[in-house]
Order: sequence, then structure tokens, then C-alpha cells
Amino acid sequence: MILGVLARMRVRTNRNRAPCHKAVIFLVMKSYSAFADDRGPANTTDTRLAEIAEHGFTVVRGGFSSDVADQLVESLNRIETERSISPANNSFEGSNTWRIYNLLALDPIFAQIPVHPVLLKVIEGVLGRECLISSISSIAIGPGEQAQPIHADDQVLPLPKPHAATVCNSMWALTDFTEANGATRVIAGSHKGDHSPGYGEHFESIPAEMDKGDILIWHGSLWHGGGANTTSNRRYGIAMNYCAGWIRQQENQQLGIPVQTVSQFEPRLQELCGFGTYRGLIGHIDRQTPSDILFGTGGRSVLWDQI
Ligand SMILES: O=C(O)CCC(=O)C(=O)O
Repeated sequence: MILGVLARMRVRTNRNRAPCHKAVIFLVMKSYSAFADDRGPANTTDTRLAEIAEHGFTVVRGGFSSDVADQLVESLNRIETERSISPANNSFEGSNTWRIYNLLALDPIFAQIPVHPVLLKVIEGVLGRECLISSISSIAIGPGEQAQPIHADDQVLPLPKPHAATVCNSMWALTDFTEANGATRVIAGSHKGDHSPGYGEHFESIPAEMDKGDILIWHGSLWHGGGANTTSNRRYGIAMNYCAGWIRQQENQQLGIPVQTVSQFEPRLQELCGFGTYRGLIGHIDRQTPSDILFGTGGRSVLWDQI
């Protein structure tokens, strides 16, 4: 099956050595746009999981409609104006990049994103059913932005690499993502390396070009970064990030989102925000599941009562 995936990707396996301590051969692809359109029954959760295991990433083509993309952009533009959001102006978040964090607190329109059925199935396959939202933010890369330093999203975690995925992230293309407008750049196979990239170093990478409505999903150890935008338009994306249920979320969803807002979420979204427990144990309050206390759901027992 992997051979089929490689054929579809038209990759060159020219055995460029990655800048790793341990020999890891990264695949060098000319362009991610070489991916065939993968809508259709041949693309199952299993084929996507196999791509992530092998290359570190996959793309769901046509994951959401153009109308949804436009509505999301409209909401982001409104929030940006209302909150006078401006670029953070540091080397990681960028000087011409508009980021809006904690989106679930800001507009109900974002509640559909974490529970997207195709995306969530893949994430659960990588991180397990008890995964959590790590963060959900928008990233609008503006004209003139430089390429972001290549990094791995799990590189602050003190775990020897390579390790099983603790983080699995996605990028929703709200506009077309092209090499020119700052499509996310990835280094295929880099999630298998024994370390994270040195900050600010140069690495050969390829642009994950996508049509508006596509979703890029990657293993948290994959080396990647936002691209430079040399066009005169913004590249709008939503970074929908998840983590395993047993590590800390990047954005604090329990304190960051008003409880009244969370009470309106569907139960699965409440769980993803961290109002459940991991294995009936981690995150309990006085032997109870937080959502049972707050929203009167379930009455789920603590692990110790189940053994
Ligand atoms: O904007 C992008 O394409 C990637 C951004 C990213 O990787 C990050 O900010 O961690």
C-alpha cells in the first residue's frame, strides 16, 4: 500500500541525508501538489494513518465547503477588527501574520472544527479516542511575511525521540495554499528522527499546497513551518491542534472558554475540551468527571470503581 502512496506522491527518494544524529532517510518531494486528488472511497482512515506513519502527514482533499471557508474568514476578520488583533512581531509567530487564539470562546461557528468526522477519526487513530484539543487558532499569513523557522510542534516536551505521537495537528485551508502565499512547508519523514530541528537553521522542505477546503494533518514530531508570502493577499488557515489525553493542552480550554459557552457544546466537544477524564482517572474532581458535575451528564464512575 505504501508503494501505492509513494507512486501517487511521485516522490524522489534520492536519499538525501537529513541533518540527524542517527541516520534517517527523509523523502525529498518536488512539491506536495504532486499528490493526486484523493477524494473517494480509496481514501480511508487507514490509508491516511499509513501516510502519517510513513511520511508524517496526509491531506484530506475537499474536507469542507467553500461556503464554510468564507464564513470562517468573515468571522475571523470581524474578530480581528473588534479585538484590534495585530501581529505578535516575534520570529516564531511572525511580523505580518495575524493569529487569533482560543477560537472556541469567540464564535459558535468554530465548534464544528474539532469534531470534523474525517479529521477526528484520523486524529483518534493517531492519539487514541481520549485525545484532547490542544489549541485552536487562526493563522493569516500576510503579504511580505518571511518563512517561519522550521520546528516540531512537540519539541517542548522532554521525551527522547522518536516517540509515539503525543500531538497531532491539522491546518484548514480557508483560502488556497500555494508556495507563493505561504503554504505550510513540511519535511517528509522527519517525524522519525531522533531530535527536533535547530531553531532558525535552514532545511530543505516542500510546500503542502492545498485548495481551499483541504485539511493537512501531521504527526506532532514532523518538521514544518509556515511559508513566506510573496503575494499581495493573505493566506488564511486554522490550526486545529490535538494532543494525547494524558498530556497538558497548549491552550487551557477549561479556563479559557466560559462554562456557559461549553454547556452549549455537544458532549463530544466537551470531552475534547478536557471536561471528561482520561481512563476514568486523570482530571477527576473528587472522584467525579468534570462534565458530570458541571453539566449534569452521565454519572460516570471513577476508574477505581471499575477494577
Ligand atoms: O502557518 C502555518 O502554515 C504553520 C504554522 C505553524 O506551524 C505554527 O505556528 O506552529
